[in-house]
Amino acid sequence: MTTHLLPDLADVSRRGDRTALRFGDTALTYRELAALAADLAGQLRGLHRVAVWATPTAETCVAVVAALTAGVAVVPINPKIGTRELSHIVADSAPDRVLAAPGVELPGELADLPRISVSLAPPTEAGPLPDEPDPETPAFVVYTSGTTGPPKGVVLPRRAITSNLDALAEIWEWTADDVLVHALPLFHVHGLILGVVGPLRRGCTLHHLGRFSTEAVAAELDGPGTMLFGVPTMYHRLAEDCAADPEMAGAIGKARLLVSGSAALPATEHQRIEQLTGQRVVERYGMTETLMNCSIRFSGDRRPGTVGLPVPGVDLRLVDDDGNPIPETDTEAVGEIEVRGPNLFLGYLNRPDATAEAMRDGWFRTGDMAMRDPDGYVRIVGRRATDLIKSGGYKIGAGEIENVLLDHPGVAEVAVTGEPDPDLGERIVAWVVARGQEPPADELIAHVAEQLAAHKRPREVRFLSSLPRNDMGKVMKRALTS
Ligand code: MLC
Ligand code: AMP
Repeated sequence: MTTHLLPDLADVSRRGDRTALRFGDTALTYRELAALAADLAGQLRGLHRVAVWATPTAETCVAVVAALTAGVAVVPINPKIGTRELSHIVADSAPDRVLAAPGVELPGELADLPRISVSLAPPTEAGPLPDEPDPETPAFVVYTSGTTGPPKGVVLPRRAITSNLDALAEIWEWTADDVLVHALPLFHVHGLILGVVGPLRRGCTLHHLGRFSTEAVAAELDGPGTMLFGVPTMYHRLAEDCAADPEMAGAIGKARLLVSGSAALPATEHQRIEQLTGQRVVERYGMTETLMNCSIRFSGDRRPGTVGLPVPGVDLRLVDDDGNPIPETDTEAVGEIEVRGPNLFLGYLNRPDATAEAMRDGWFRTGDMAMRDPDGYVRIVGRRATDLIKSGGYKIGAGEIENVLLDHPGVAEVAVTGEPDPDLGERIVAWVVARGQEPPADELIAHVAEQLAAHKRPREVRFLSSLPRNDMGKVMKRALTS
């Protein structure tokens, strides 16, 4: 293992003229990226944390690489974030600066922070790189939703990133010759850590599509792309379009490796993609707090409906309701997945209570429920909390949406649930008891999109005269089905 997080940027003599990143017409070689990052890192020296306006652009990558180079933690911000969520994240993470491309108009509290413009103009003189920071230094603070309350900041150290990316490289046979293709957002671990830091650590090339379209993915995999990272919604859309377009299916079939994660890939979808393209998708299972826990190996059995074995370095166990480990030989029992290893986060920012609650004797409690096949392959069967929804691969807390809807004058009571959806995996549904006249559903949907983020908006609003409650007055969400 190398001591540098990004060895090909620390020593451009290794692969300096290779393309590091491409976003549309904008491409940067390793040499260009290293020079830009070194220049910007000089401006970040001594800072603690910076917010990065995480548009899917080369500027975002330069900002992130510069901060990693300077040993300054990055708080990536969803460029479609709503007002309430932004206020929370800025207050909670207290960034020293905000980094964004020149000319971008920043909203709310971000506009009040001192700003550093991230330009792609070649610097006149690249300064020396700072020393490699300690592996325990925080690299990212990534916000993720819980069942209740506002999102929590997950503090990820450099050691979690290097160890996890190297483990993935080993099991996916991921090398400097790969060209990774994806269209994931750059404010979550999938798109940012696996999808940007991943290729830069390998010394390979990233082609980011800016926004997802099946046509753009197919064109890349027909051309230089060798690997695709995506969420199940993207694979669902690819399967739909490949069914109608054999040429697209042929293009997808040329990939070396298709990886799916962030939510369960239905076994039927896995099989449909294989029938259409000849490719068997490699599924992996991860979490913001732990990075990747399990994956199918490149040369392993790509069994539909499973996430394979723990990745190298990660210890995984299933525990029963009392926290007792379930023997590995028990293939009948369902238990909660707990993990331990160098992949774990440092804790939730400003939330020692939540951090302590998430841990048991050094193991992280994922909240995901699973079984084991006889050969140890892990099958995820559900989630402990009904109040966590995975929609389009985004984790969304029901409580967060309920709180925002309760602020609307037309809402007296509300319960938010996730319902199965063929495209999104789960679709957010808001069950509303109106205060007086029923407000228009679109108005409630727009209210959530404006306060939180568009992907957290309910896709449906259903009005009721009252919510089903148990004797304790608690809403019985399982009774809320269409
Ligand atoms: C519609 N829109 C609205 C709106 N109605 N905006 C505001 N108000 C309203 N009322 C807009 C949206 O802003 C968006 O705009 C467009 O409509 C469509 O949005 P969508 O329907 O929500 O999504 P879609 O574009 O269809 O995207 C599907 C998707 C996306 C799969 C591309 O869900 C996605 O990128 N998912 C990835 C999630 C991810 O990375 N998760 C990883 C978490 S890490 P516009 O401008 O965009 O068109 C993790 C760990 C691990 O889980 O294991 O990896
Ligand atoms: P996040 O908090 O956004 O990082 O989401 C992490 C959660 O995504 C996990 O706890 C799982 O519930 C879910 N997840 C990620 N990958 C998979 C997968 N391959 N199969 C099922 N669930 C997954």
